[in-house]
Amino acid sequence: MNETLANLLQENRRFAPPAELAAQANVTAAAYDEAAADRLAFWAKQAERLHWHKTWDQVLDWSNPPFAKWFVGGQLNIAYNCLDRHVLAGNGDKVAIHWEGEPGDTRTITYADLYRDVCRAANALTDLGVGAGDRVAIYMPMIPEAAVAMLACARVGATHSVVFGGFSADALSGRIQDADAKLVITADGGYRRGKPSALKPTVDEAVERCPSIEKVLVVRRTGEEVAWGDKDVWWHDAVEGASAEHEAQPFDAEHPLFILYTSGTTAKPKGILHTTGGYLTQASYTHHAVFDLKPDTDVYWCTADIGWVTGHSYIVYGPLSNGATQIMYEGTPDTPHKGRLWEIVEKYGVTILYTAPTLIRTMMKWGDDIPAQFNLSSLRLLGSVGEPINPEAWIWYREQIGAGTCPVVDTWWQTETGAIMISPLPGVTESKPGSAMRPLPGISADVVDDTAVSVPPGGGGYLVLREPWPSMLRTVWGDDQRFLDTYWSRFEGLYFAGDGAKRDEDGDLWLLGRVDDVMLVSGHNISTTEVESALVSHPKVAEAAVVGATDPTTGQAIVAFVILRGSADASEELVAELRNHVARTLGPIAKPRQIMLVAELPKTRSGKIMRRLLRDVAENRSLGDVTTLQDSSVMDLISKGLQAPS
Ligand code: 6R9
Repeated sequence: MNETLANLLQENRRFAPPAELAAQANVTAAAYDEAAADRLAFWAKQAERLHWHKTWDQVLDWSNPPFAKWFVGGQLNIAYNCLDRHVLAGNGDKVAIHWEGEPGDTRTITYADLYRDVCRAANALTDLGVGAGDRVAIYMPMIPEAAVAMLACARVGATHSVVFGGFSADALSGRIQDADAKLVITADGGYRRGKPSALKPTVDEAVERCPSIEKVLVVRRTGEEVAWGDKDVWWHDAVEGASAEHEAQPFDAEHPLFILYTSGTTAKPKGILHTTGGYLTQASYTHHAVFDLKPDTDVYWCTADIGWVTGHSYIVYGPLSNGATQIMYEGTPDTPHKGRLWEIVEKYGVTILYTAPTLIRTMMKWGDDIPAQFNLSSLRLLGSVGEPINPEAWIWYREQIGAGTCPVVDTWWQTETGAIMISPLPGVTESKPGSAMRPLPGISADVVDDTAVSVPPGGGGYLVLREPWPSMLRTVWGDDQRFLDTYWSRFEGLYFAGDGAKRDEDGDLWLLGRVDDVMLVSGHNISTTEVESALVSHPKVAEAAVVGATDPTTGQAIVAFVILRGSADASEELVAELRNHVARTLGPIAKPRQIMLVAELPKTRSGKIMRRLLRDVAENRSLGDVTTLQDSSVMDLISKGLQAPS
């Protein structure tokens, strides 16, 4: 790309923090000044929110960049921080997890319960020969044992690699082999879309190809019949019979905590490595700061799956280190009905909700009348993560879910960053719909042009991080060179995030999606996100995905795939109206050549739109690799729709 991203969209709405929230906010504007004055002292202060068995000698060792060491010489135990210290402080009876199974079964788990379960599981891991430095694969449904398994690994110093329960045997075995894991923790299955969905057969198939696996520890969840081999051990035999006494040993701040694989478009997944002290410091601090968590009164709910980094940092480590009471839900949002999430919010009085734009846009598509049937008045703060949130989806979220009063925090971060990097602070920031606003205190993000020069207000370019941060990835597991090549070679001395961004006239940041998704139309760089946001700002549109398709006259032409809101009817007039609407909103250069009305969009299993596949459709190519696609029938539907005369 030889030109920076265009800067098309204007958004003038502003939302100040509610006065009451601002008056009692966990973090005030002073945090920015403090961090600006002395970044390392700021992070050292946040690290002091944790319990250290031994304090550190040096906050940051950056003598061999980009290989960082944080809190050098310090020692801690992550599980101790998430459990023991709350129980020791007299909060054992406090609910840690309100778990809701998809079929409607529930469990209420206090901190004392979770502490006991994790101690037992830690003893069971030791009995199975798993100890500090070993790798454990976790392939689980969204049941409390998934969190117990992660914490038990952390407690004994084993490095976990959680693999999303929807991935195939190929994906699972590839990840097990790459990490050379000794143990897999899984379940017979979980419930999805109203029925049991088996996991154990996939594990059996994967383990056949993984000689490193010595044992498979299996939780009974669905009770369905499973094949049983020599390596298999029931969780209820190994864990429930184990001693509930377990003393947490301290580990070095740089001890490897987890590996989490991110799938690139075609290349082999990268095992992103996170370590202990810096990771927990930033996961814990950002959860406290961005969600303004009041552990005694809030009921927090992050709807992510623990198979993604959001589940690691904002279901397990951030919330539990802060002593939160949270919801964990096993199933899909439309089982048994499309109001399931709102029913859960009402039932438990959820105060803080953290979810993804894909879910918000799905809810928009299903219609406003669904959330309107539930009492959502307990909510006081809403968060978004995973993709750029279109301004109109942001507004819908605030209005229809947040009663027009809840602040919305749009949080930008990545598996690689480990924790939130760019976000409003709910008690401080006057936010703008669709903008992640400013780097958090202690974080230095910037937008640069092709030559690594910082762009002025109004400019666009590449998002970079200028200084190391505590929860940064330490390397790509087993492949330092790939770590250097992927993140540190595009711009000398800067971390390249792979996302496009613009800085507005006030200096606030707008994330524009992956740089691979930028279109070049008649010599202008146009971001897919901005055209999608223009489409979603039309009252009849719920969701849109935009790609650049090769075009003989303009180089690339804009092709849009649009899902209408529940009540809207498809017609040629509507398509013409939508094309004109984009031209009016962004300028004639951004007018789509073609708009396809579709029923679904291809998404990754974590809910991100796969524009690459739509580009294949728009350019009449056969489809590339679809293995990370959530629902492969979607592409058939879209290809059929293309032949229809819309
Ligand atoms: C946490 C997570 C990372 C990529 C990232 C970016 C996109 C995430 C975003 C966002 C715009 C936000 N992304 N949050 N884009 N605004 N608030 O999603 O991690 O799965 O590794 O994805 O997601 O493109 O680079 P991960």
